[in-house]
Amino acid sequence: MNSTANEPLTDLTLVAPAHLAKRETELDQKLEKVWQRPNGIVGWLCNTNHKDIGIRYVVTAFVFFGLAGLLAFAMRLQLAVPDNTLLGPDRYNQFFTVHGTTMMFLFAVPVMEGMALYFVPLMVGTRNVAFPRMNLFGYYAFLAGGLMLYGSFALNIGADAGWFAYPPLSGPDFAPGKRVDFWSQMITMTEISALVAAVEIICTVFKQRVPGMSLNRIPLYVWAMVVTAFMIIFAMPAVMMASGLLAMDRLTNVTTHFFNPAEGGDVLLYQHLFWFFGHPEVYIIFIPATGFVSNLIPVFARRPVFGYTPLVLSLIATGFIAFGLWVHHMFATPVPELGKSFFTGASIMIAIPNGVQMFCWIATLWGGKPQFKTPLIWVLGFIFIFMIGGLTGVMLASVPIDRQVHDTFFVVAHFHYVLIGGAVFPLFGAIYYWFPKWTGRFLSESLGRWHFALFFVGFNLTFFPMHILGMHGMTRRVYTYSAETGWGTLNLLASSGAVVMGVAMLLFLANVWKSRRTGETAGSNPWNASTLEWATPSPPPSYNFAQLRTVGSRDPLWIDSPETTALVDGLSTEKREVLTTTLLDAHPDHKYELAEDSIWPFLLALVVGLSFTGLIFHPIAFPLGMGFAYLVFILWFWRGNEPKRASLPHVSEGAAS
Ligand code: HEM
Ligand SMILES: [Cu+2]
Repeated sequence: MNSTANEPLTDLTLVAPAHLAKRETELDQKLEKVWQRPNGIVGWLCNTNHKDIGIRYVVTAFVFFGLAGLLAFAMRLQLAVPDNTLLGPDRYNQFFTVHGTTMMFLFAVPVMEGMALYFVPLMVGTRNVAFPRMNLFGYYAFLAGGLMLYGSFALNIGADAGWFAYPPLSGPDFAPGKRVDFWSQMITMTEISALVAAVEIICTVFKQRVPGMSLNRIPLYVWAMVVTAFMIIFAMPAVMMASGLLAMDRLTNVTTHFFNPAEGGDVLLYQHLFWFFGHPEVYIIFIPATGFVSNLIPVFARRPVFGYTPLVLSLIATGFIAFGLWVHHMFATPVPELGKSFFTGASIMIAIPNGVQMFCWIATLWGGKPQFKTPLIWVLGFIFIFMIGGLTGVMLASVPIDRQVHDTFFVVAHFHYVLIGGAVFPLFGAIYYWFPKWTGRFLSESLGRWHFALFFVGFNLTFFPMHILGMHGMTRRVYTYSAETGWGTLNLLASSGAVVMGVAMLLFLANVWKSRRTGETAGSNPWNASTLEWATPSPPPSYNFAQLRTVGSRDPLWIDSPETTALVDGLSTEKREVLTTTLLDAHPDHKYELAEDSIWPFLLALVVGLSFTGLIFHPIAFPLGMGFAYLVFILWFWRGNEPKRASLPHVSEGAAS
């Protein structure tokens, strides 16, 4: 970030590919030297390669998914039979809170960011994200947030006020101790990380696309991530406000009264702030997933997508409308009735752009020759399950129905249908699809089908009965129920479904473990797909593309002729230089040198994480932390600690040819 040498474009040219073919290996060697990943443990901490950071996000998020899944399993064991005492009420409160918080803040959002940080730069044809050091900082901020949540949980001071921590329940009067403080600080850390990822995605897409990739040619997955990133920028500050103000109300020596009506505060203010984030959050998870779907369906239908423009417009429309629905989470509060009906209208309206997307996907499949490989099967599972979640969503948008089933298992069923159906199914499709790019090997198709079948059956067994239980009045967040209610059978069914899902996940782990080493090898473009990430070897080298190219269509690897596609020549092979292009038409604009790998992002995240944790115990941690952070910033931006390029080994011209 600190080297902003913007060079003029005098020596940048677009040349015909034939002139360059024989220079490939020499070029590869030079680029490998400049972009190579640093070695050792310290090197690991300093590595700013977007692919490594992306993979770290994905792997870390899956570790959290596993932990939250174990908590869910324990809750299902507790609820399997009436009057059970396996988890007492206090444990159960911590379990559902940590489960929900993990799934939303440490799994669903970061896993989508990680996928994007890996694939967006490849798909727009550049070498790294716009601000590589900040990107690394974002990962460590996320990790720090996760450690806060699980550190406190391990010490039996885990968060226990639900994933949205409403005051007054979460306030100083009703939640003494440090539990909610850890929750609110971890929210801030993970949202810092989400904001970092959003800025990376927007800047990389808007300024680093290859020449010719005008805005109406960028892949639909990239569009989805741009819309998501803008939503993050508007939504995350709201929840940081909510959790920050809550922390200030709670902390000894601070004790503000933002949410304390006795002192002029307002508890509903918290709910507004939280859900102004919370509803868009659902779309921050779902829109990346629709991006996977829009990208996968054309590949497996063997034709360009039907309705590119309506698909993009409905993504943007969803992004806007999603900010006008938040009050549907507050239908049980005294918001004026007329106001509520406005939010009912908006909630039903959002089905329109979602419907447009569904029709475009179906039309693409209809007009193509679908190949039912594992990735497509997951996508079809998504369409089925998300449809059910969408329908119960329309039901809940009606105020009288919502009043009846508010805080029951009907709601738990609904949001697992949309979150697991809308995000986890497409995510698995995307993992089966891109695994060959990550590793150079396919995941096993037959294990993949078993994984799908068991997960699909287990999912419906677990969550479908919850609709019925909710209608019968079983409330969420209550650790047990008595035998007279007659809810035992359906609960046992739901819990046995969780066992089936667990087995499916073990199969998936086995598949990843086995296929990494022994899976069928895949070439650079094994699915014969059309987007630029498939123009690199599998796995891609540290610099992504030996030669940046230009594009002349939306599906460059299908439509552009390799003989006539111009390549970009003139980017430095001595320093980490990328090409920036204009916002709308992606004309070459200038060359831009990216920052080197560095330890300061790690140290900054350490200082910020410690300062936020310390603040839970004493306010002095804040000025101390900011002081140290200031120091780290000075060092971060110090030119002197840039490695000297001249001292690197130099390959003389022509050495390799
Ligand atoms: C994989 C299988 C899963 C199972 C078996 C499961 C099960 C459960 C159970 C039993 C509850 C608590 C119900 C209650 O007493 O209120 C719950 C709550 C919740 N789950 Fe899941 N879940 C799963 C996956 C997920 C995923 C993937 C997400 C999000 C992406 C998620 C998000 C949530 C949220 C936000 C809550 C609400 C927590 C709260 O009430 O504060 N769950 N889940
Ligand atoms: Cu909502």
